[in-house]
Amino acid sequence: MATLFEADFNAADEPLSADAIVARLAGCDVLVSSITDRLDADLIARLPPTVKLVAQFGNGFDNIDVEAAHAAGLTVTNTPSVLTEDTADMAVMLMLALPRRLVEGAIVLPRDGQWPGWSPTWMLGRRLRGKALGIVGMGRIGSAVAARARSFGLNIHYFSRNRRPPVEEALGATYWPTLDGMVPEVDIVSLHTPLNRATHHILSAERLARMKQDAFVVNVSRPELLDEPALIARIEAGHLSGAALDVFENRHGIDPRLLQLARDNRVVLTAHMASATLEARLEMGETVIVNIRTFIDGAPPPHRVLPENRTHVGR
Ligand code: 8YV
Repeated sequence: MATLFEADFNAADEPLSADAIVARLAGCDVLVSSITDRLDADLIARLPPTVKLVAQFGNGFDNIDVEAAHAAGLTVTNTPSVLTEDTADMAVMLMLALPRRLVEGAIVLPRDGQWPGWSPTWMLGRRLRGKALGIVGMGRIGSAVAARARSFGLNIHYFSRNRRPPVEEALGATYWPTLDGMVPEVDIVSLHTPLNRATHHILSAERLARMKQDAFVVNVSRPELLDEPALIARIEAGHLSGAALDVFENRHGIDPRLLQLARDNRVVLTAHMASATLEARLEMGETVIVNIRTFIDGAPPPHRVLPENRTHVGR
């Protein structure tokens, strides 16, 4: 970016305040944002008139009021595809980590120094093969998770806005027209849908209550897709076996009950790192540059985010 453009970077690697974003953008044409920059209608209204493009460094764009941006004449882009495989890897890693007690098994040795040694009942977990996985959102990432999960012997079920016959044919996946129908039938629910008004708390308290008692939840997408307090309450009460979460509500600090469940090995928590590979970050940066360059050259950038239904076009 520094080579191609006159670029001003936030080198502190910490989110800027709204005032700082507005001040730093004076005279700029493009804002490169990430998920930690909240670009709501108020902030969009305050952007200098020179700014014409918001090039999001990320797949998700729920931090941006896309309708307000478009109404203000801004183009919005994102970086899909390049983080699909890494994110899918993480989802499957979490899917394995919880029932196979990976975190517990990895820390028991350094913590105690000593261990009782192998015995037939030591560290018993639960087998993944043969279980039913319910994927919410069979888009790029959902499909990549499904393909991996099938090779681990999971039976694939899915609920999605669009039916995907190729996934059904290739993986023997079962499509559910309603999420209410799917949740009581599966052993794992994994969330792979973008966050928007329609998907906020899609895994609601009512739906969590419909899940099997020994089922668990995986979330590498956005915390607001599920009712976190309801999830915690159900695990605490033993009505749900657990959760493996790469994202959780942390605006006021992570819920201490969630941290306690993690200490009790009922929940696995990782630190929003599903796409955190060097390769993905570099390709995300390259995709941002392609979007900017194309826009500046006067053509529609390849990864525009459109306001209707908050869907995007591109690869
Ligand atoms: C990114 C993500 O790290 O791209 C996304 O939607 O959630 C993350 O994997 C983050 O968005 C970078 O802005």
